[in-house]
Amino acid sequence: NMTETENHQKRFQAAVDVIQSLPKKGEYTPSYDVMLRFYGLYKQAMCGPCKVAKPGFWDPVGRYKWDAWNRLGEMSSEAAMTAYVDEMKKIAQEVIDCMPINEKTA
Ligand code: ST9
Repeated sequence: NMTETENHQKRFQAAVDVIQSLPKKGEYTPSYDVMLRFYGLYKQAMCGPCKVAKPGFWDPVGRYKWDAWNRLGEMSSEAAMTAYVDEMKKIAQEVIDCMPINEKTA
């Protein structure tokens, strides 16, 4: 279904844009685990399954990123887009739940 695919892509692009426009530092600090989940799903959605060589010993960050992407195996681009959007909804809800009551009702 073409329209459904387009909707997946639009929602994914919107989520990507939001994350790219967040300030580097703010109230909320994502864990490495969260960042790597977004990273892996982003690469899977944009580039497909990981076929590049694993970075070497001297690039530990590169290896963590590679692992996050590689572990998604043959997941389809569409499934990765959906999971990315779902992940963002989950984090956004967590951020909302952690807001002090007085800010929430302001
Ligand atoms: C705050 C405000 O406190 C209140 C919080 C509201 C929370 C709303 C809930 C939404 C969820 C937020 C979760 C954040 C998690 C962040 C994960 C980031 C991975 N997605 O172009 P380059 C890859 S805000 C995934 O050089 P940029 C790209 O492929 C305070 N991956 O860098 C490349 O890898 P490779 C917290 C992406 O453009 C690598 O990243 N603020 C995305 O300078 C670098 O790309 C934050 O957490 C993407 N959308 O930076 C800031 N785009 O080379 C979050 C690119 O291997 N944002 N990549 O291909 C950022 O850190 C950056 O904008 C960036 C891109 C890393 C995503």
